[in-house]
Amino acid sequence: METPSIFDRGIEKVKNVVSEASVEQRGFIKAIARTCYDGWLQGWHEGNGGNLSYRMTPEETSACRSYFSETVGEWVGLGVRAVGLQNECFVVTAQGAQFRNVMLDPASCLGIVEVNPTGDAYRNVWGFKGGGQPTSEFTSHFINHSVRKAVTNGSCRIVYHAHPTSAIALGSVLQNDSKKLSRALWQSLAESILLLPEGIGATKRLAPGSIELAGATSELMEKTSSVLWPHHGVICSANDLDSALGLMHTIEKASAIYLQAAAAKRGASGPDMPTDADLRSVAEAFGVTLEEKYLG
Ligand code: 2HA
Ligand code: ZN
Repeated sequence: METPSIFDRGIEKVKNVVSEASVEQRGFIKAIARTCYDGWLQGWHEGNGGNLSYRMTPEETSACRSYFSETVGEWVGLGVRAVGLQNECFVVTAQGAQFRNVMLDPASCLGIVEVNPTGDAYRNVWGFKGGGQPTSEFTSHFINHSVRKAVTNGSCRIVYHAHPTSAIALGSVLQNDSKKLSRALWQSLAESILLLPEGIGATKRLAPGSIELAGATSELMEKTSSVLWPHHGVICSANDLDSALGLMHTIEKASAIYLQAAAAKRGASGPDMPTDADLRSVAEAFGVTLEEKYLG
């Protein structure tokens, strides 16, 4: 191959700068960066902990397409086929990226991937500057998007994974049991009845980034937006960024309240918790129905 001239290299550099800036200025990229920083401020993203993905709208994809790299990455097989995600584009946090840095350098800490026409492979089309790649939990994000898109009639666009301290601790205290956890959240903070009437699911302890973890999570996500990964973190799904952050915040706050109340009551008869009848009446006031199998 002929060595590119200084002129060609100059043009290539300018194109890259334009492509970077043009996508970085989009509202959805700015909003993702802000959410990542908000999660960092909450203390949920130590090291490179946590990851986030956003399923772009067709309008956002067409507005950005002319800035996608001319030399797109190779197709990378996912080992799973996702229903309903063919040809979709996702913004994804990069493997090893720190949430506190996304706002400072979106083109390195984020990237855009495009799914192939059969829904079983992706390729990088923007970002991941410096040779990055999608988060190590991308398989989980991918299958969960597929499930949540189907059960929400296409409304769900966000999958967000964080390491919230109290939720992880609560999982440990309550044997990572979905029923005990759901009841503890509902009983501790009324907001969790409103945001999570279907309760929280919990997987077994499975290896981070594994296909087993992705599969177990997506099974639970058929029924709920939010799943606890024991001794690891929480993964939740929502229609938009504010709802995803709000959901994670509610789960974490309810967990903290439970743990604080239990600690304060140590030696006494345990926290004074609402009864099932109390929970049902809060749910009725909010106009939601609590998952029956977690009651009683
Ligand atoms: O390190 O949070 O689950 C990123 C993660 C893996
Ligand atoms: Zn994690």
